[in-house]
Amino acid sequence: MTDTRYRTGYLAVVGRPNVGKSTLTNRLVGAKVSITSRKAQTTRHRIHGVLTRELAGQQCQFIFVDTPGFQTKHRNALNRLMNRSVTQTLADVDAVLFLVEAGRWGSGEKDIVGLLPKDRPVILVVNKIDRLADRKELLPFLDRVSKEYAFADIVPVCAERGDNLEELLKTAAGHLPAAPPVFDADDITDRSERFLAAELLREKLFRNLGEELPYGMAVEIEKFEQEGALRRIHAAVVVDKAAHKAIVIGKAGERLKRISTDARKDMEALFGGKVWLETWVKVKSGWADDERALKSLGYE
Ligand SMILES: Nc1nc2c(ncn2[C@@H]2O[C@H](COP(=O)(O)OP(=O)(O)OP(=O)(O)O)[C@@H](O)[C@H]2O)c(=O)[nH]1
Ligand SMILES: [Mg+2]
Repeated sequence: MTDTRYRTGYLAVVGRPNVGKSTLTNRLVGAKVSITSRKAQTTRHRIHGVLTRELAGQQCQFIFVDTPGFQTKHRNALNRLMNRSVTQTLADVDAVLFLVEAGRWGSGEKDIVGLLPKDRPVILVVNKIDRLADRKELLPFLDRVSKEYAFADIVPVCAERGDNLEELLKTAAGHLPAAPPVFDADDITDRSERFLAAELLREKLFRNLGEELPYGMAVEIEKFEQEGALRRIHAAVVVDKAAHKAIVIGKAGERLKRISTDARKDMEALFGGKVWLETWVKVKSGWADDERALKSLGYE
């Protein structure tokens, strides 16, 4: 029998690379379950961010499915896997949050419209409204995009500051089916600490390195042990080319040290305990276009 006290649903968070999908997911969940950066294609895996709370007297469980940015630029095995993960997610969810940047509707958005499931509600989330030079630009933009698809709703937000997210949750709650919760009330993600540790380290690499490097980079957790409240983590940074190794390590190892310290602090905040983190760099040429190497790095 269905538990009518609860509404529970999966909501895909989709959009072009870099529109703020992971920032929004984290804001809604209230913790950093998905990494973010200024660079496109930060997210490579499908990640569930879970929020359980009461809204207008109704118990709700939102399961946000953060996805990699959908794109068609670089064609390799990793991108094919990432795009596939977006289309599979769209096939499985109860509703869709389609994120765009305020003032921007281009070929990337049109491509995604072609993927939207016609039989489920799609909420258009217009993000980064703080970036508009003039607030007066918002209404004409909302009017224009409303003609592009039969959106169930359109909600402008600023994910970074958390503006209008309560409104977005209220709108989304209206599309959750009556169903018992899937996760415990205090769960925030479906991902393991091991996975989250690798992601947090990857985020610091993305944020600390130049434009060319991050794409050909991955993180492998070689050991994850817990002794009481202490977690001991051994991580390898996998790079594509031998020349990249020196760049990651930096002069006298200072860059890798800074990256590791930043990652350790985030891990301690997320896990709520001390972390001892050891990192090193290894070279695996061509991993991003090698299906077997991708599998060993945890890509589905
Ligand atoms: N000004 C502004 N910046 C934002 C907002 N939301 C996100 N950002 C920034 O946009 C950049 C991309 O954010 P992400 O959350 O990583 O974007 P994403 O869509 O998950 O990107 P991919 O995973 O690469 O597809 C980051 O630098 C964020 O800080 C917003 O509301 N306003
Ligand atoms: Mg992302």
